[in-house]
Amino acid sequence: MKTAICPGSFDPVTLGHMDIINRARKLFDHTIVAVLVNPEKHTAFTVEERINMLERCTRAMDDVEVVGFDGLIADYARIRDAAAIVKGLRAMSDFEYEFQMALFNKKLNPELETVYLNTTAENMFLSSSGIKQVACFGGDISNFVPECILQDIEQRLCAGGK
Ligand code: COD
Repeated sequence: MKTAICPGSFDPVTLGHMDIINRARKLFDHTIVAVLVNPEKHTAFTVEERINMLERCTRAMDDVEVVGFDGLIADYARIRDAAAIVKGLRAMSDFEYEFQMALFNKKLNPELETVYLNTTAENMFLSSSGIKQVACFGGDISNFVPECILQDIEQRLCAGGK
């Protein structure tokens, strides 16, 4: 069985993330969505909230597991016997960062491959931080995040809720 890991902060999960998760599922038997637990990084949602939102978004997907992870992804991949990390690429700026990460990860775990999936034209501008900003100023984010978590985000981030 080939396992992939889709790691990220997912603060919150976006339609761009969901597209990458869905496409990873077509390539691998089992997909682990690994949510970074980093107490030093300020996030709008706690790790429990981010995991909960992802679990709701992937509820119908039997081949997807959502976990929190702490530490190096290369170590976690070894523990889970994962063949690859799957990541999304939006632009050259993503590539420079991801390229360095992939080289670190290859040194740390030579068995582990990094697979990049290009974003789609509809999703290429989407980022969790951009969406949080739109939501904070009361803008409509319904085209950017899965419907099942729209209310959670609006209630948390829209001034006074909606
Ligand atoms: N379209 C396509 N892909 C997208 C989109 C979009 N619109 N938005 C985001 N993505 C992709 C990103 O490129 C990324 O691959 C993934 O989705 C997750 O994105 P984010 O923003 O939620 O998560 P990041 O980038 O903050 O996550 C960083 C990691 C947690 C993956 C990274 O920090 C990590 O692996 N940390 C563990 C420590 C480690 O092992 N470091 C490596 C050695 S230095």
